[in-house]
Amino acid sequence: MKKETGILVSVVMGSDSDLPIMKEAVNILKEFGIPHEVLLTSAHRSPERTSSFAGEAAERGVKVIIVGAGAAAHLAGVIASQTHLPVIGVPIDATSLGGLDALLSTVQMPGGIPVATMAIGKAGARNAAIMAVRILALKDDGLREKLNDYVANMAKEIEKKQKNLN
Ligand code: RP5
Repeated sequence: MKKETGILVSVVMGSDSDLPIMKEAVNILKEFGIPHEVLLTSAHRSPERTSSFAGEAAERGVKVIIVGAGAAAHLAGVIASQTHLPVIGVPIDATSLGGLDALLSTVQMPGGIPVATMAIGKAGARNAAIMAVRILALKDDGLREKLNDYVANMAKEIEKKQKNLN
């Protein structure tokens, strides 16, 4: 059995070329003070590393896995098939198909193995982290308060922008 690490969210990506997008998720996790890790592994280029990560994540204490991948994006699905943890997928625009390839590869999972698939790109990465925070907040009142503040701040920002328009 692998030792507990205190890490609650794993942010996994298929290539370092995904990092500029996946940083959006990492930044949100930092903002909420969520212990997290950032890992590189590929469903196709490093299948054994992917399997060991997925097989050990739960026993290491990880609660939610966020996965970003582009092109024939099988990483989230392959990880979801080897863990019972919630897996949130972020399709990345990495090819001339503009991310539609990754979206369909991530979202079209067969019944029984879910991947909670977000929007393509930065908004998807950001939402993946917020979704992870929402899941963790189910059992954490402090986190729930931070989420309420986050939402309230977004509303204030809109009002500020409105004033700037006038
Ligand atoms: C996917 O292939 C990765 O997630 C990345 O989005 C895409 C291209 O990878 P690189 O060729 O830039 O390493 O597996």
